[in-house]
Amino acid sequence: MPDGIAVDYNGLIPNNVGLAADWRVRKALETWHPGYIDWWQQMGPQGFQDRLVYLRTAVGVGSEGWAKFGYVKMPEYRWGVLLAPAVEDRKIPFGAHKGEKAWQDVPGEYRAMLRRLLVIQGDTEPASVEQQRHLGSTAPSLYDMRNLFQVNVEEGRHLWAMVYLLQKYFGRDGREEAEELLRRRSGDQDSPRMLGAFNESTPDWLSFFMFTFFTDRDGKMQLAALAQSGFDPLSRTCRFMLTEEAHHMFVGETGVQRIVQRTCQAMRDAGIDDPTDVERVRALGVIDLPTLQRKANLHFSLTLDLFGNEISTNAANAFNAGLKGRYREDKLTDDHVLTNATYPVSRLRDGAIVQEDVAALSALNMRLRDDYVEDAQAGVTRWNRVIERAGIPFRLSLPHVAFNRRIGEFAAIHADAEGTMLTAEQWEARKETMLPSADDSRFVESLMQPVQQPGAYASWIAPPRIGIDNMPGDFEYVKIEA
Ligand code: BYC
Repeated sequence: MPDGIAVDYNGLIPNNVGLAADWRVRKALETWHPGYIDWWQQMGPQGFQDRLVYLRTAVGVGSEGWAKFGYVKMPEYRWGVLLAPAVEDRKIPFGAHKGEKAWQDVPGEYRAMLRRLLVIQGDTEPASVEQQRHLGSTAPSLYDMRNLFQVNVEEGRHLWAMVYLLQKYFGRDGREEAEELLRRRSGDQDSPRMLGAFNESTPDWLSFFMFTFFTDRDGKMQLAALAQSGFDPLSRTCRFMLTEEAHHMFVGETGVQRIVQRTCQAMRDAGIDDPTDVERVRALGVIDLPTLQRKANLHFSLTLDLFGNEISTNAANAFNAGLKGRYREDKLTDDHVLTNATYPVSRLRDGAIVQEDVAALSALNMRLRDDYVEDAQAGVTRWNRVIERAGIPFRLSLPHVAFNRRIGEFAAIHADAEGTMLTAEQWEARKETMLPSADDSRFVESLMQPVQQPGAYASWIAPPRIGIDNMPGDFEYVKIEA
């Protein structure tokens, strides 16, 4: 078998990084493990911890058959350290060290920068589990409940992935960071998670699906950029994480799509053509399309903040250093050094939003954000096909990048979803038409009644087209009876 494909399941921590022979790192991870389990019990999914859940577990890292499905109690899930197979003779693909041999150890001069990237990435993983911890009890079906728990255990594994890198390559500092990752809490006043969107609440299932569609997609983009890293262990780690991440976005995209489908079907059955006739639509026990748009506006804008500032020296430094590349760097055909290149960025100039060419190295956050917007738009277009097929005159859309921002140039202004600037008074007056209102939240919350019979679905969401692991429609994805 090629190097690093076989996964060792004999020890406490499944891995393909040779932990059995790496006494120091194994001890550090085994010492960290009880704290992780405590965190999972306290901050992981509430309830259902002693129930059997039909989960996939990674058992290999090859392109075929990397996962197996089976009933597992969540605290007994085999969280492991898995890296994608090494690429023979890999070179640093970009930046000042382009073409040099990829690093197997941390280059001394970039230690602090790399540590910061690992900690920020690591911090988001447990944060999302914390944000979603109350959702199990209102799941619209056992299928959805299982998908939630699958996402949660894999975010847990992604924390392990970052903790392994910290402990293996950063010694005592890394061990301290690993402890801190278990100490911070989403939304906590004194010790919050590091990035804004990870301190917001995920109060209902619509928010969960929007989060997995929009925010997990930032995860995909950031991981894809880190997968290009010249620090080879990070590259291999992120490549394997991306394999798991695909399912998370599937959960988000199909979740929203099934809501859209159910709403359109109910409107057609009731003979309602006007999507803005919200009261009548809601009376059918489904979520009206304007509310879906407002939820999308919120999650999209919160997620854009995760790309950082428009002009970023941090991003330029990380690229130059060969630590964080661009999305699909290896598929791009420029010089991969970018010292003479420019990139167009939306900026605020004399009170107007304009496109301005800036040094490409400083604009890397924006480049990644633009790639993100394109990727998200493709999903929105697929949702719109469902609405179009139902013949309903409504289309979902992504709001302007200046809308509802807290980080970057546009944090200083108010703009509507089309990017037209508003005064503070205009913003206050129109906010509720663009972002979820208290009334929207109350209505969505009123729909969050648990459905726990195998094969049954809540009124507001259509069943999936196919089951997980091709299971039949009435499959018992979570065994609710202990
Ligand atoms: N909130 O130079 P700038 C995922 C700070 S999601 C708070 O523009 P940079 C997942 C920034 O730290 C992917 N602070 O920043 C999804 C900096 O502070 P310092 C997570 C913010 O570094 C769902 C200062 O402002 N991974 O995996 O270029 C479920 C100057 O800003 C924020 C990553 O993000 C913010 N939103 O860009 C589960 C990858 N934005 O250092 C998981 C790693 C900026 O000057 N992180 N600041 O004190 C990075 O690549 C970059 O750090 C960022 C920010 C893209 C986050």
